[in-house]
Formats: sequence, structure tokens, C-alpha cells
Amino acid sequence: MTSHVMPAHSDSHSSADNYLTASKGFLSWALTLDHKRIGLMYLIGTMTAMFIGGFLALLLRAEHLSGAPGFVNHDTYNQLFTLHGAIMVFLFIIPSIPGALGNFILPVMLGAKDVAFPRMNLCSFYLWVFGAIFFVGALLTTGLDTGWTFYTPYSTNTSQTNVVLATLGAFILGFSSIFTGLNFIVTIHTMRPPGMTWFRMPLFLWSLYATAIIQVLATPVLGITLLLLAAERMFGLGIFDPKLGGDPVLYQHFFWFYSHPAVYIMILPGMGIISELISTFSRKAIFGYRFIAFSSMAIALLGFLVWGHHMFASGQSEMITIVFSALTFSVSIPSAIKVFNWLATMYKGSIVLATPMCYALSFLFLFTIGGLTGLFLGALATDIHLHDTYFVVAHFHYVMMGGTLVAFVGGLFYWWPKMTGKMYNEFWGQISALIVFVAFNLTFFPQFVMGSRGMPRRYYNYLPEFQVYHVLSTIGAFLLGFGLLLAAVVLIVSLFKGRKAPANPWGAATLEWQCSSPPPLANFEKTPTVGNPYDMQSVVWDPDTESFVRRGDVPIVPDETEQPAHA
Ligand code: HEM
Ligand SMILES: [Cu+2]
Repeated sequence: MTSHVMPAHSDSHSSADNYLTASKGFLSWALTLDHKRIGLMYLIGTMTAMFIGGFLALLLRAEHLSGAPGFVNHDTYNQLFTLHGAIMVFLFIIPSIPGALGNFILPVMLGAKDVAFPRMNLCSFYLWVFGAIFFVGALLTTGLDTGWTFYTPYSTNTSQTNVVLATLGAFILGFSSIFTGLNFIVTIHTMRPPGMTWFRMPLFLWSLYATAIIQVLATPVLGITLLLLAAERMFGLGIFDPKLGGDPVLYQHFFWFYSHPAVYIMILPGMGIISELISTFSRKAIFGYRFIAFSSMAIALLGFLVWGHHMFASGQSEMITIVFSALTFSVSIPSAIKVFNWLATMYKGSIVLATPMCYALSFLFLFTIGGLTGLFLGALATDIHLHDTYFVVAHFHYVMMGGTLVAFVGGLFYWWPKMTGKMYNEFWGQISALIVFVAFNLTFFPQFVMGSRGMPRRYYNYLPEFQVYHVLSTIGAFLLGFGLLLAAVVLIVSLFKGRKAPANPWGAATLEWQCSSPPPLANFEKTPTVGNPYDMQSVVWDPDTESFVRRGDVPIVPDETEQPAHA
């Protein structure tokens, strides 16, 4: 076993020789096949989308400072929440973690040079760009007012906005997502290094794998549905229009057959990040590794069977409602398994409250609230009351923003030193996590209360009794915007002022921390051999390099029970 990769060894690459400096000029980025550069471009793209979507959200919240008609009229309000939702879902939450962090980290975690299909990877990024251009096209011409769900018959017969352009945009974005998923599946199957059997794969990779399966299997359904929608609107085919023999509820079935699994496309990668963060910053091997890995797969598969819980109020049969309700409850089991295992990992761990861990703890709290309130929505009797109220809005923000976005920011702080070679200011990073946590709850908790008291979603006005909740929520939203901006500033300032990042600042045992920060163009000179990814005992703090390094005296024991892909 001579191929231990020692950080000291990989540090011999001078910092001039890394993926950022390997070549220069616009084209070296625009035509790059390097997964790390593509990941960075995705990062810039998806973060831009997030800030635009966030700006629209602040306009929505500002309108709600008073219950009387304010500075936007009802039409503009419909446009604002549609664009906010569509941008956040299609341009940010779905592509952000796989596209930005996944692309960057997945091959390095595998000790591989790149993903299996680098050209397809670049193509996936440009499809994202084209999809975004279609969205901007809709925004700059007529806007879009159907809601991000494009429900018929409004989207096909009534809306005066450019629905076709926006659906084509979402169609193209779907291909971007499929390409990423396909690439990750093949990469994980074929490019694992010697020693990395399936059950020695870091949990972030398991989560990306489970996500990729959904991306590949569910997204085509959305694609065909959106094409049918566009065709119906342009040619009046009679697929969704009852006048012509169609059925508008059919659209809801198609849409949610994709979009419920898609909520797991959004959350699973976030859960994967959290598994890495909790283990690293508790300085303990993850508890219940196989349970966490299998629960990702269980979520991916069960997620396909519950779409009807979005349609309890659509008049579907009582029988199917009972079935969907029962199945919905069953998906919460694997989610809860993960939460218990994360807590068990922290138990008796030596917890380090570094910035990424602060975000991870925030995730645990917020995601749990999001998941538990899902149960009220999954139970028929309560959902009939809560459906289409602010309770639903609060629920999905707790899971998507409190869950996915917070995990994304945590992951970004975690891998930032690896990606950029710079350390950021810990203190201000922690402060940003605290502000985001407090402000998030201030924004969305009052929405549970007003929703359960009957405040409907997607209304631009409200009754006086809801004012206090709306005002609290708006104050929270502006504070939340400030917190996220602060996080961005902390990271950007580090690029100029941050001290140089060591190869392994956190003491994690996964492979990406064994190459230098930022990684050389080819990541590893020789395919490394790996052991247990959560064996924290195998790394020790080295004061000379101010980095954790691999202990020479701990041999890497390859797992003999299963053949790795490379062998
Ligand atoms: C424990 C897991 C979960 C359960 C039991 C659950 C349950 C539900 C139910 C029953 C609804 C429909 C409410 C209604 O319209 O009346 C709903 C809505 C929603 N959920 Fe979840 N959910 C869970 C996790 C998630 C996750 C992980 C995400 C995203 C990351 C998510 C995102 C959404 C969204 C976006 C909606 C609203 C869709 C809309 O009508 O616009 N949910 N959830
Ligand atoms: Cu659902």
C-alpha cells in the first residue's frame, strides 16, 4: 500500500499550479471541460438567480406591510410571486447543489480526474443558461402570472402572459437537470477509486446518486407535460380543456408526478451535505451510515408514489386519497431516520461550532419543522382546511429554504476553502448563520399561524386581523435578505483578504481534503486508495502546515468484501 496521498506531497504543487490558474482568458472558462470550473460557473449562475428571486420576494413582502392595495396592483402581484417561485425552483433550488457543489466536489471525492462525460457536463451548464434566457425573455416581454405550477385551464386558456416561452424555458432546464443526473450516475458507477466500495462512499455522493435517479426518471415526465401544455395553448388540442374533451386535473397529475419527486431533487443533496458537516464538525464517524445511505434511496423511490397529496382538494376519489395519504406518511420515515442518525452522530461528539456547522444545526431545526408540518398537510382532514393557505407557504419554505438553501450555504462555507484556496472570517460567518436562523423563523413562523387561521396564499390583500403576522413576516424577510447578503460578503471578501487555505482545514477524512486547496487541474496525480471516509482517527492536526494531515501510521484497509469499480 504505497499510494497514500499525503497532503504534504500534493502541496508540492505550488499555488500557481491549480485549476484556477492553469489557463487564462474568457474562452478558457467558456469552453472549459473541467468539472471544477463548470461547478464555479454554475455557482455564479445559480447565486445570481437566487438574488434576483430574493429581490422579487422582498417586493412581495413589502406589498404586505399594509392590507390595503399598496404599490403593486393585483396583476403585478401575480407576476411577482410567479417569477419568484419559478426562478427559485427551476433556476436555483433544483440546479444549485448538484450543479455547483456536486460538480465541483463529486469527482474530487472520488479521487477522479473529472466526471464521466465532461462535454455533456458543459452542455448541461449551457442548457441552464439557455433556459434562464427564456425565463428572462418571458420576464422582459409580458411576464408570467400562472404560478410556478402552470395550472390549467388558466395557463392554457386565460393567461395573457407568455406562457409558451416560460414552459419552453422550463423544458430546456429539465434537460440540463437530466444531463447532470445521467453524468453523476455513470461517474459513481464507473469511477470509484480502489478501496471505495458502495458502502465506503461518502454520504454526499449517496445523496447525489439518489437525486440523480429522480432527475433521470422524473424530469422527462415534466418535459412532455410542458410540451403538451404549450401545444394545447397554441393549437387547442383538447388534452386539458374539458370543452374539447380534455381534463384539467390530468395536468395536475402529470405536473405533480414530476414535482413531488422534484422536491426530493431539492432536499436530498442538502441532506447529503448535512451528513458530511455533522460528522466532520462532531469529529466522529457518522452514526448509522447504512441507514442514511439506504434512506436516501428509499426517499427517492417512495417519493414517486405520493404526488396525489397535492390534489386532495381537486375532487379525486376517496379511495385514492386514503392511499396517497398513507404513502405520504411512509416517506416521512426515511427522513426521520436521517434526523435521528445526525443527532446520534452529535451525541458525545466534540462539536466545533464553525460556520458550516452553525448552518447545519440551523438546518436540523428548520428541516424538522418543515417535515413535521408536512404531516398536517398529508392528513386529509387537516389538509382540507390548510390547503392553499399560508400554512403551505410556510411548510415548503421551511423545507426548501430552511432545508435546502441553508444546507447549500453551509456546504458552500465548508467547501469554499477547497474551491477558492481562501479562508473566510469565521466570526462574521457565524454571525451570518445566526441572523439567517433568527430572521428565517421571524419570516415564516407567523405564516403557519395566519395560514391555520385562514389566510389564503397568492392574495395581494388581506383582512386586518392578519396584519400583525404580515408585518412580522416582512420585517423578518428584510433581515433574512441582510443575513444572506452578509454571508455573500464574508465569502467575497475572503477572496481578497482571506489567508491561504490549507489542504484540510476541518479534519475531514473524505478524499477532497487530501489534494491541495484549490485542487490542481487533474485533482490527483495518481488514483488514491481510500479507506473509511469517516475515519476521523486517520487525520491529525499538523501545526507546521496548519492543516490536518493523514497519519502515516494508520494503514488504509481496503474493504475486501466488495470489488471497487476501478479494480
Ligand atoms: C416529510 C416530508 C414531507 C411531507 C409529509 C410533505 C407534505 C406535503 C403536502 C401534503 C403538501 C400539499 C399541501 C397542499 O397543497 O395542501 C405539500 C406541499 C409542498 N411541499 Fe411538502 N412535504 C414534505 C417534504 C417536502 C420537501 C422536502 C419539500 C422541498 C424541498 C417540499 C416542498 C413542498 C412544496 C413546494 C409544496 C407546495 C406546492 C404548491 O402547492 O405550490 N415538501 N407538502
Ligand atoms: Cu408533494
